[in-house]
Amino acid sequence: AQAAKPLPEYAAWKDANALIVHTSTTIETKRSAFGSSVITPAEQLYVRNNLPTPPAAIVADRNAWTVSIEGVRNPRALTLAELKTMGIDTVATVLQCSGNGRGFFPHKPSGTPWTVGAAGCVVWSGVPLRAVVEALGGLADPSLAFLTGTGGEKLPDGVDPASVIVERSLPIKALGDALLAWEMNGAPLPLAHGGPLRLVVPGYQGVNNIKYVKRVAFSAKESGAKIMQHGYRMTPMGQKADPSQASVLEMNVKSWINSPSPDGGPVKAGLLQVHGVAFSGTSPVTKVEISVDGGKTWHVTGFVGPDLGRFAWRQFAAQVRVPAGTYTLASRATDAAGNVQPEQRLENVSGYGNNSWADHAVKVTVV
Ligand code: MSS
Repeated sequence: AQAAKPLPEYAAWKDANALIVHTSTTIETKRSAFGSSVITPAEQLYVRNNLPTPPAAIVADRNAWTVSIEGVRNPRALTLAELKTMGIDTVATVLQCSGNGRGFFPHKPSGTPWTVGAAGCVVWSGVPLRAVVEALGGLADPSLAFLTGTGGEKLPDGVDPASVIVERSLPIKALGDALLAWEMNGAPLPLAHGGPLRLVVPGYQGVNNIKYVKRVAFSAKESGAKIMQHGYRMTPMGQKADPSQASVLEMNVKSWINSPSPDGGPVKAGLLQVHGVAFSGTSPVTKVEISVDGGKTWHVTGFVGPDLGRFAWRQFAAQVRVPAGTYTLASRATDAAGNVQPEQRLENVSGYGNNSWADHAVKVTVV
């Protein structure tokens, strides 16, 4: 076995035992570390950076950070101090990388082979973006179709900025729930997760939640950045990424079992305590079923713990009596819109959006 890689400097405060360090910019939560509470502690939350993390200097004077707001009647740059006077809201969301579950794709897509741990459920506090837009006179034109967020990383010299900048455009309806957040889990937003300021878009795949956000623009067209035009597209197998393919936007309905964990070894016959998490995109999750026979039969199971709203995940728990043998445990979630977690993943070149219950099933040996 390879020696575990150390945590990179900007994430040195995290809990190394709970994490798998894939690279200095991709760090995954261990399935066995999720525990049985609803909130993912910052110390255990995954990290995914498309560019090197900005220097810690950007969180030295948080209130001085500025974000420019464009596409409103009175466009201007606002400091974080000003934003803090424009309204406050708190929302719990699942933050999940669109490539979570990529490790289960048999064609081994390029990119991090995450299994379940490029996800967490966290609480954000900040100002509703709607309130900021209203304070600046409203949208410049009511027909503007996109909300674009731009990351504040310093771009490498000598390359076309559009080829590396982290900039994502979302359908304007995302404005309804979007937040400019400066706190996560009750503490100032860590640099690793986008401090001093992050655009949080509840219900949307991780990549759309722009860290160290420098610019928010309302526009008629999508960003021309590569990460928007060619990156994060649901590219059919055998094809090249292109802007006509679906972009990675709202999350899909998904659940998985965290315990028993696939790497936990044999368990004792008798009562087996099963628990996991279930969520969807913008529709609340309404039902979870579990199976102990690889999906032949299903039993509705109960949610436990607090309901933190439609963007958070729900914990589920069940006790099943199991004699010695081998079992394939699976969970299957349904949301209020009637979407049911499918058995099969949707094959795509980059391995995005894997919500297959079969891929997330856990084999256990009971002795
Ligand atoms: N932002 C920025 N600015 N930059 C980068 O790189 N990334 C993405 C998001 N945002 C970025 C951003 C991704 S891609 C993800 S997932 C997320 O973020 C993560 O988060 P955290 O906090 O966990 O690290 Mo995939 O879809």
